[in-house]
Amino acid sequence: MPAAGQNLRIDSARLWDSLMQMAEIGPGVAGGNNRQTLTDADAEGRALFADWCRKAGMTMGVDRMGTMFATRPGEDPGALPVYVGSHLDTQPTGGRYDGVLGVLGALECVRTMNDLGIRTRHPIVVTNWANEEGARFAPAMLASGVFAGVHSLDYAYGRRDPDGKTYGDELARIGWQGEEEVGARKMHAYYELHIEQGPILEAEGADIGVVTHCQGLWWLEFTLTGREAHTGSTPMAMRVNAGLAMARILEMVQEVALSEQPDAVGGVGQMRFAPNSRNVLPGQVVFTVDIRSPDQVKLDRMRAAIETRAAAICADLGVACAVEPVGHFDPVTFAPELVATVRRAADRLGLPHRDIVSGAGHDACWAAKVAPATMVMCPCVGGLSHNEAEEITPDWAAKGTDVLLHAVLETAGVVA
Ligand code: HGY
Ligand code: MN
Ligand code: MN
Repeated sequence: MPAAGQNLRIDSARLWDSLMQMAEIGPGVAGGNNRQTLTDADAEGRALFADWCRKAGMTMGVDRMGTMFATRPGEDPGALPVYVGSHLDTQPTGGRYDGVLGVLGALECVRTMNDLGIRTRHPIVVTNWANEEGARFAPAMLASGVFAGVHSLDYAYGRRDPDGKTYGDELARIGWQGEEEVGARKMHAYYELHIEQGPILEAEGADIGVVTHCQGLWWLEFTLTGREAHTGSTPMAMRVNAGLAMARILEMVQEVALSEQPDAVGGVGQMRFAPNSRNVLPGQVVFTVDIRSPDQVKLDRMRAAIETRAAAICADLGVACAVEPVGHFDPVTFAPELVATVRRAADRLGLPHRDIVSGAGHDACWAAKVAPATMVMCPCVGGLSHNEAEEITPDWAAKGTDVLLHAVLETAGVVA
């Protein structure tokens, strides 16, 4: 006897078709996407998403950070909405599914409700958070951070990209600066479907990740100041070598992260040399150290060790060292009642699942500060993400979205 609602499934072909259509906007150079936040490609993706939401009978609201909220009405006008979403912006060499599956999976849930004439007590709001990636404008999850009261709107508007353009100017330029006060909306609950971006689910043959927690993060921006000098004629003993200091700090970060195993990571993805000329020793090196752990004590211990040892490395080389945190959130515990709802949905659908801690940060981490929130994860091939070769299967996408649909309907309350 199938469990009640076991046959309630989304339209897998329609979901996959929407994912592929969105993937055509802001193409990368190797089959993925470069649809960075507040670029013309982002604007094009936003317009396509808005058109799909309109065709699904939803009304669109946009807040002053450019986050998009598409509402499907509920039967109880006084009931707070269930928000379901993720992000459409990508890394410069991003995949086609990171964030996008969560937004278009949420849209597919609404499309399925429309097909079946399902009415819910609580409204449903499909959400596209602006600037989740933080690749162009640090920090990551900037718009959801303003929504949760972690960042001020002025701080966010003043964030600059590597070309010096501000978030506020770029948002106005692409025409997506909404009127709504950021954070004025109140949520009954928040769900986010996301690819795992790690290898665990695929390796264990689990179709669904029941996300109980998300690890915490620090982004520490180091500015090292040495002395520009000729790489050929400057004797080794006379060098004030900021590049060498950076190299020793990167090695030390690796060592500190490995010393805190398991459940600790550390590395550097972005650095800038100035003047960045092959025969000039760098006068300045700027780079961001990204450290993470689900364990608050480990996370803070890594930060302290890295900052202390970096200062000693620089002092030894006569290099000036400045550190500025440019991103941070503590480890997150998602709402147990929503986590249990996701687990029940996976069981009802007969899908193999396992509890998991999210390695990557998500807008759900900030949503959890203002409402009960949780996530649903599906596997990705080889655990690869933030790489244009990121891949999932239509089957994984559909199963993750089926679980999302069941969980959202349980929380929103089916009226008919
Ligand atoms: O950095 C992160 O974890 C996310 O991809 N923004
Ligand atoms: Mn993401
Ligand atoms: Mn990402």
